[in-house]
Amino acid sequence: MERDDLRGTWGMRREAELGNTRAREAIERALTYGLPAAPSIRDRTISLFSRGRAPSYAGIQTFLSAPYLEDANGVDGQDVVVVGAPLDTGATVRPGARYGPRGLRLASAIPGGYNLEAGVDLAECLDMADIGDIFTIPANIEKSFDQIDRAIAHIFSRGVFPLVLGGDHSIGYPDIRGIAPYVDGNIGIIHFDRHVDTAETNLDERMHGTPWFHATNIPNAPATNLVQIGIGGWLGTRAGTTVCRERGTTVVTMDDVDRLGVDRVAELALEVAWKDAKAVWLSFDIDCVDPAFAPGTGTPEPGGFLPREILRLLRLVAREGVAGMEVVEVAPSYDVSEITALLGVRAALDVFGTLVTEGKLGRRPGVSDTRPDAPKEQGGSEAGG
Ligand SMILES: [Mn+2]
Repeated sequence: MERDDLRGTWGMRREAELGNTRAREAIERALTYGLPAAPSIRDRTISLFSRGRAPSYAGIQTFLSAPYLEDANGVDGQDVVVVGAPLDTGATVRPGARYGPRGLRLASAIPGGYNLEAGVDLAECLDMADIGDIFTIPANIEKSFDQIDRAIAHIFSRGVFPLVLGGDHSIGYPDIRGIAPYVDGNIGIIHFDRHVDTAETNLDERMHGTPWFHATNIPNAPATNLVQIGIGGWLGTRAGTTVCRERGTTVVTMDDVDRLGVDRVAELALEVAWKDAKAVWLSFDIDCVDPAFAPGTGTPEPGGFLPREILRLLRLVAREGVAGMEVVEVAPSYDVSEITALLGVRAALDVFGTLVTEGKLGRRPGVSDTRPDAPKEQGGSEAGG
């Protein structure tokens, strides 16, 4: 094999096109706010107080060290706003996903945002802010839904991609309820999970096994545009299966994935979700991944995806664009060495990488920064650092 055939060769070439405008802005900001470092420190880009992205073990953690949007009125023109929905009132067993946003943010400090395979540096290509968490009401799931619905609408109605950090899967319903009024047409839902989550109620309430029953009651979120991938095991409910059959949901089991392969499943998912739809929502339940790799979750089900399979599948289904994404059911207290939270972060990053590469979100590498206040690039040679 020629080295030119390697994806790595492509990635190395692409790296030269990424630019470093925002990295330089971040250093300037860190030095202004964080003050100059002690004289013994030779690297004068290091500040006295840690500000922004560096170092990864320090600082007050937002998602991927994005700026904290303390003033929620400031949702305006970003590519992505990250928002936590700390709710586990919908968990039927093993609560703890209310700490999901915290766990995901902590784990998100580890990756730097650059990926050779994707040829993307998210710090340069995406304008991202972290708006913090929605004020949920643990004693009342319906009031929590009202808060989540309104918060997601606040972000989405301003044309900004919401990345929602759950929270148990009950938040899927208010997430769709929040975006539905602002989509001029039907919404498709690509749902990764071991469980269908289509029952009308769990334990007499709208808990985490029920979001898609209620979401697909919304007129422009029809069940025929809902595709559920990775389903199987012994934790699902018969009530949910009945609803899937009656409403014409597309259910892809893990056995289907084994037989058809990841690439064919991605094609099928895109066909179903995008059929006469204007937008697609991506719902990622971490329990679709085998508990050997994602133990930190409420309802683990052996026999799920391998990390490499699910990451490829996420990249493939993101190619056509996604209007928003939720990462749900990460429960840090059952996690081991943060592996579940890391994988949840990775899922979002791989989707972002694809959206950027495909020109669906942010700034494509090689295209210059067109923001009016962007500093001029001083040649590409220093991008190799
Ligand atoms: Mn699940």
